[in-house]
Order: sequence, then structure tokens, then C-alpha cells
Amino acid sequence: MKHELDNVANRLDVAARDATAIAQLDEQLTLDEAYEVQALALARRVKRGERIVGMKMGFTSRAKMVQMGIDEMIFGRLTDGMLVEEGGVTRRARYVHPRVEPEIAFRLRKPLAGRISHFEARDAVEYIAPAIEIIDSRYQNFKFSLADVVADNSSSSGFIIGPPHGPDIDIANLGMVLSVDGAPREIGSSAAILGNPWRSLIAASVFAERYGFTLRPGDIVMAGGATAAVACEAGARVKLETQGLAEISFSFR
Ligand code: OOG
Ligand code: MG
Repeated sequence: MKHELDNVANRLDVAARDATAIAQLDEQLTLDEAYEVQALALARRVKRGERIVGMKMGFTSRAKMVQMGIDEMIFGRLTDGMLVEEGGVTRRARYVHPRVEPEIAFRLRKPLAGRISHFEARDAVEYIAPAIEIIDSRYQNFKFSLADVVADNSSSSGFIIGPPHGPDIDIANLGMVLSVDGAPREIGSSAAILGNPWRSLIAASVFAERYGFTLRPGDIVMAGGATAAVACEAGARVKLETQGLAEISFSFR
């Protein structure tokens, strides 16, 4: 079994590295096996010199669940190799079929794991920032089951973090407009993220303990897309406006 999981992890890791899609898995993984594959694939990235810098939550909004036909919250891990500079450029060729999502990010100043109160969550956050996630499924046609997407690190592939705002700003219901090449493509609210993005951070802490790790000071936690994701081609310029927070952008070359 261990050998089989390692084999799946290798296939997904190579697909991510080479930006070439693979067929849907024949292996019928359980959810726990899928998270094990995720960890094994991540270990390969770490062995190549990448550093784990946080965690991304998935399917924390109805819009995302409906778009992908999955109704369970999931997570993936972020590495330093996935970071795209705010205002910067990333090569479209690095991805199979990238999509972008409007998100909110938290940066931690204290470790987190397990059940925590809102107060403890707030106390653990150094800053909040508007963020864009670049998701990219390693499966053909961006099609997957719950276990398959978890094994694929929940489609993690890139993230852009905006300038920091203090943890006391109200993020419960901020309008968000995601534009591509100047045209608004998705419009929503941070409230779409579990009713309040703070709940996503609390859920991330619960996941961390459940899957045997601790979020560390300095880690980034992405709360999940507030709207459906938008597919991007080479040359696309992506902009996110979040009510009361800084505007952020980047481009695909
Ligand atoms: C899975 C990742 C979901 C989010 O913000 O909900 C996600 C996918 O849609 O490919 O990142
Ligand atoms: Mg996301």
C-alpha cells in the first residue's frame, strides 16, 4: 500500500513539475490515503529544496463547491516556490490550465493546531492581506474526485499576497472584484468564505492537528476562494480589488 501511495505521489509530483496533465487516478484512495499522498508528494518538493510556508483551504465557499461539484472542505500546503510577487509576472508555461481566485490570507505570529476560539485565532495572527490564489489541477480537464484533488495538494500552485493590514480590521463582509485584462470576471464578498474568513483559519488549525502538523509563526494561511475560479491564458493581467484593502495584481507571461 505504502508503495502504491508513493507511486501516485511521484506521478502527481512529476505532473506538477513538468506542467503536464495526467489521467484521473485508477486507485480509489480513501481521504486519509489522499492526504498521505499529498504529504509524500510534498516531501519530494522539500527534498528538491522547497520550503513549506503555509496552508491553503479549499471549498470554503458555496461558489467553489458548486463550480467543482465537491461539498467538503479540504486543504493543501504552500511552498516558497509557489509564491508569485505582488505586481509581478509568472510564466503561463509553468502551469497546465491555471485559474485564479480571490482570497484573504492570514500570516501567523504564533503556532496553531487543534480547536481554537476566535480570540485565540485573532491573537495568533500577525497580519491579514488580500490574496490571489493560482490553482492548477494536475488532472486532465481539471476533473477530479474529492480524494483525487486532495492527493494533488488541493490544486495548490501559486499565490500572491498583498500588503499587510492589522489583524483588527473587519474582514467579515468585504466586497471583492476579480478582473482579468481590466474586465470584472467574478464579484463577491469575503462573507462567502464560511460566513467569515476567520472561520477558515480556525478550520485550518483543526485540520493541522488532525493531519499531524502545527502551523508555525510566519506561516501563511489562505482562506479559500470567495467566488468561482477564472481560467487564464498567457498575457492575462489579473487584478483583485477588495473593499477597504489594497488592490493587488500580477500577470501571466
Ligand atoms: C481545488 C482547490 C480549491 C479553493 O479556494 O476553494 C480552492 C480546486 O478547485 O481545484 O483552492
Ligand atoms: Mg483557493
